[in-house]
Amino acid sequence: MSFLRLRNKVKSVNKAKILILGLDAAGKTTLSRYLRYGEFQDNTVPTIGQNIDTFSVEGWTITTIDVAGQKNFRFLWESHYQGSSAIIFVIDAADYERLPEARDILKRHVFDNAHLDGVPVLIMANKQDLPGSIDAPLLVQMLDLHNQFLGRTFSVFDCSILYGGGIMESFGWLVNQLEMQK
Ligand SMILES: Nc1nc2c(ncn2[C@@H]2O[C@H](COP(=O)(O)OP(=O)(O)OP(=O)(O)O)[C@@H](O)[C@H]2O)c(=O)[nH]1
Ligand SMILES: [Mg+2]
Repeated sequence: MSFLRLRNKVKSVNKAKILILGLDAAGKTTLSRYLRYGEFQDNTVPTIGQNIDTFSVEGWTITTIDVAGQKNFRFLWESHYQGSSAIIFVIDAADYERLPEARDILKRHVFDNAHLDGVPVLIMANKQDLPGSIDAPLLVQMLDLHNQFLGRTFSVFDCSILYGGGIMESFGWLVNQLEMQK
């Protein structure tokens, strides 16, 4: 079943606000558009500010806030933490050089963030279609996630928004987490 069909399958009764974070060029806006239109769209430009969107999936009306990832705009993330039901952290898994930066930002803005205590974190290891991309198990190791983020609820999924791979699985996990929080 396509993501688009899954989205419309059940009438929505629950609401959740989900914040999409990550470094610039990780693929946040591409994800946000995929969720909205059910397909990859190759016309994103670097976000200035944020894009807010709403869609339904498995009985949930989800509002996504896709914020600008560029360093100079990250201060904007601050105003969205409160009231978030989940975080999606998108990583460009093919950009080996920026992995340490992604790890530091994930730690500082998400796992060490008191506003997000107990909030589940979906980490998307995006751009798996590119050669040399790092897969989820290796990413967990390289970012030392299990030790760094002991006690926090998170999961890492391989995905390629370009091909739509891994998005259903990621959202299956996320919706499950939302259900458990009800
Ligand atoms: N090959 C490949 N490219 C992707 C994928 N997902 C996104 N991209 C590309 O990555 C580039 C950056 O994507 P954006 O979605 O604009 O990145 P962003 O995280 O929103 O960046 P900021 O708005 O600056 O924070 C675009 O050229 C996308 O087409 C993917 O799965 N595979
Ligand atoms: Mg963007």
